[in-house]
Amino acid sequence: MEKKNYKRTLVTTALPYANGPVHIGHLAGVYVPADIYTRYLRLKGEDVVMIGGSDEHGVPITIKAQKEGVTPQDIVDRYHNIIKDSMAGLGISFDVYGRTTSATHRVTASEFFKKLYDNGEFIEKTSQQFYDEEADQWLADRYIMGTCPHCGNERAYGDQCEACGRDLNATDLINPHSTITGNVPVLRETKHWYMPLDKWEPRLRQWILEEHKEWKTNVYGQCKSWLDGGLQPRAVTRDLNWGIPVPIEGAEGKVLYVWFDAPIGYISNTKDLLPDTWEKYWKDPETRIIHFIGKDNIVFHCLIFPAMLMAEGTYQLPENVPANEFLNLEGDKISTSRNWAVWLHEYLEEFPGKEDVLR
Ligand code: B3M
Ligand code: ZN
Repeated sequence: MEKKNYKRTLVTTALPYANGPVHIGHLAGVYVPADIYTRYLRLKGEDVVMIGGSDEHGVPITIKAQKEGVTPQDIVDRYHNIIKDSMAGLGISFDVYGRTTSATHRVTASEFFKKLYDNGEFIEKTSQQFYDEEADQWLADRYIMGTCPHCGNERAYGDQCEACGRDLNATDLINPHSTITGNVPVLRETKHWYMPLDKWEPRLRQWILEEHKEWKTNVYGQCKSWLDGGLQPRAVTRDLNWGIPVPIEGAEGKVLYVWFDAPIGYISNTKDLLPDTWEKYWKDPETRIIHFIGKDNIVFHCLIFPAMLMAEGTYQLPENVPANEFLNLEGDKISTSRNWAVWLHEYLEEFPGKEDVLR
């Protein structure tokens, strides 16, 4: 149902957190569908690039490092290589597989933030945020869990409920507790920078609800219900010591929220692949941009990243955001923490030459 005659296609694939290997759920939901689509366009002789990479910042990484008593850098070095090699082993035909700890990405994400800051696109706000006194640490994102105010899921994170998919502000949680000590956190004052998503709501409504009625019903329906519920300003910085430093004065010790920097990783990795021509893949209206993702990433790719792109002003929005539901294994949800998965790197070792059987 596309309206345009596109000259080229940019395919992005969700950047897996480099805190563990990838499993068949990742493959079924994102990488195999994106690979099929990209290979199809290549066969037709079209201009297409497929962008991938590891997501190496954020609390998922620091939690894993703390559990193992190693540094976050050790964790991302280990899993970036495992993921990259196993994807190549299966034949997922990325044109680039980068990482968000790259120098290109640090500069690209910093400059993106700085431009929005300089243009007055952020709200600067001092507020009360959760702190674990025993661990002596701020409780951003997955460091805090509680009950989702929207759907009642008791295991919602500080930034998102994975049951209903909604983005959350940590202070929205009911019965919040620290995932480090289990303690009930205290509130302390801290300053952060917020994207006023409410400001972009009318444009997001028009773009998705009016101009993209052809999107998959799961994607369209979720966006519609969130937009109908009203969008709130959302902090895009965090009190953490792992991430891209907030590139302005008065923000010492703070880093960019991982969901601010990670989607910019698609841009950084395109720059590394095509240093001279990357811009036409992102800024020319004749490029078709498609984000392949899992269902838990819909809010970030359909509302938050597009709002960032609208605020920046020079980028194109995606033509489609195909998000898949999760794959079950023997009727049970695939789970990294319960080790209930078929891991790609193990499959490749055990069944050499049988890559296409898995696909
Ligand atoms: N790393 C979440 C995930 O692995 C996140 C995706 C980022 S895409 C820019 O599901
Ligand atoms: Zn929920």
